[in-house]
Parts: sequence; C-alpha cells; structure tokens
Amino acid sequence: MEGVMAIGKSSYALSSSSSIRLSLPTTTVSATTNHRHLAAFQSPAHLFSNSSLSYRMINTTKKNKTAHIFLPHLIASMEVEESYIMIKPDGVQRGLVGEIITRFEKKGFKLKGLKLFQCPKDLAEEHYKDLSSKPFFPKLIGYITSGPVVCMAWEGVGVVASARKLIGATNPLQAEPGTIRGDLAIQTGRNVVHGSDSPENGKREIALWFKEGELANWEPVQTPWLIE
Ligand code: IDP
Ligand code: MG
Repeated sequence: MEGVMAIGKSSYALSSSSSIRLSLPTTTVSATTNHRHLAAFQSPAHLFSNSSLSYRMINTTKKNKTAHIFLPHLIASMEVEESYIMIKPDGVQRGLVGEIITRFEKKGFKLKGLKLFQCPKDLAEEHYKDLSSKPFFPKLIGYITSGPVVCMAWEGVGVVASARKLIGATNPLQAEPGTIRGDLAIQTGRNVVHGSDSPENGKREIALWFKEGELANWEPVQTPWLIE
C-alpha cells in the first residue's frame, strides 16, 4: 500500500515498506524503516478508515480517495467538564508535584482548585468506595492516607478523557511512554496520580475533596490562544 496523508497544509506518504514521506508547505522530510518485524514499527495502516475526524488520506494508487485517521480511544467529549486530579503520597514524596501539574498546565486546562492535604481514612474510603470489595482495598486506603496528597480541580473541554490519557493506564508498566504513569512509575500500587473516570465522578470527587470557597472562578488570559 502506498498513500499520502494530508493533515492541514502538511502531508505524508505511507507504504507497505514503512516509507514515510512528510511534505510540509516548504519542506519535504523522508524517513525509511525496514523494521516491520518489530512491534514498535508496526504499519500505520490500521490507523485509517473511511470514517471520523478531519484527516484526509490520498492513496497514490487510488488518487483522491478520502479516508481518515481512526483512533476511537482518542476521541474526547466536546463538553466543558471538571476532573479531580490528585497527586498521591508517592508523587508528593518523590518530588513530582511540579512535573505533574506542569503536564496539565501545558495541555491548556484551567486549574480551579489546588491544595496540599492530609487525607483522613473516611474520606479515602468514600473516594474509593466502588473498590471496597477488592482485596487490595485496605492497602489502597493505607497508601492514600500515608502522607499528604495534592488535590486539584481542572476544567476544560473534554478534560476527563484527556486527563486519563495524560495519566496513562492504571498499571504503569502498561502505560504508554509520554504519559505520567508511563514515565514516572512502575507499580499499580504506587502509580503517583489519580484522575476521575467520568464527568459525573469528576463533579462528585471535586465536591468530596474541596469545600465551598476553595475553588476559584477565573478566566485565564491565554484562553483566546487555546480556543478559537
Ligand atoms: P485508576 O486509578 O486508573 O482509575 P482504578 O481501577 O480505579 O484505577 O483503581 C484505583 C487505584 O487503586 C489505582 O490507581 C491503584 O492505586 C489502586 N489499585 C488498582 N488495582 C490495584 C491492584 O491490583 N493492586 C494494588 N492497587 C491497585
Ligand atoms: Mg479509577
């Protein structure tokens, strides 16, 4: 298969020999790999389908055929949501607070609440009540109450799903490089950060961890540079 994918004003070519040619308005970048036997160099062909999103692939054997990148797990809500993000005690003890906050700041989400907090046992149990029947529950409560945590409320379009992607998989060894857990942790029981798993839980958890008056309503000056 050989094709050229156009993204905005840029385009790049795909072929069965994993030859990728990236054409920018003024430059052309070529990269050829011969590592198809390695999982890390899988053909990108599976990323394309004829549905969703606004990317256009021009197949050079079937010119002008329109197709699109198909990444269902990357599609986030278009609603303004809130997510409760918490740096767990291991993240605080390991000096990762600045690094973790920075990832959400750089993404462009709005910080509405932030505090260092020693979590009492009953709050940890309420927060993780859905896991109360799990064998690891007592250890989880012990972990979350073992030292201060950093509580954060973040707001933005699609912030819940996006934050989960920034955080990565629950098991840090399965989390992708580039994610917080993928880069900074190795064990599920020490996975440095929590993120709400639904918009409903985002609201529930922020109401649980923050008192009235602890959240700020403000408009970042950068908003027009993030959202058209
Ligand atoms: P999540 O944090 O990725 O949403 P959940 O399944 O909601 O994952 O689990 C909540 C937290 O419970 C995890 O982040 C982790 O700290 C802990 N946990 C989950 N599964 C295990 C386990 O099998 N052993 C130890 N701790 C676990
Ligand atoms: Mg969870």
